[in-house]
Amino acid sequence: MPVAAIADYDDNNIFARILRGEIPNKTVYEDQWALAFHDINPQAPVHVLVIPKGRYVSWADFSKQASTEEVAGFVRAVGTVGEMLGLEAPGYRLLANAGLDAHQEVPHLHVHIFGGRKLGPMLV
Ligand code: DGP
Repeated sequence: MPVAAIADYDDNNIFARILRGEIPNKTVYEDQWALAFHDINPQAPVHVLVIPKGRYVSWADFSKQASTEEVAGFVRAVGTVGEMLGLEAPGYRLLANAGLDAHQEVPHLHVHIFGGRKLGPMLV
């Protein structure tokens, strides 16, 4: 087991604090596996973050340590939120910044959902 990755998780990161209810958030959806809430600094008319409830920094952590049920629950939550927000028909974009080169600012795994307008071409 990659225990080091678990030890690296910072329990005081912003999303951990949101999960513990220490920082308010505008919740869109919540179930046993995931929480979805509006981004504090929206980059599109709809900009929602979906985070797993478990302690994961990276996709490597998540893919190795999360149970199959947990992975499925998180993926299902992302799909549910896109649909709930009415984005299924017009379309939306999922984005996950992973690590330093991608400017992952919050060290708790998260997926951005962007929508509510016609989006530009994907930037890298
Ligand atoms: P990333 O660069 O992928 O790690 O994006 C982190 C996002 O988290 C960024 O779009 C801003 C958002 N964010 C940071 N702090 C807070 C917060 O306290 N509340 C909410 N709702 N969003 C936050």
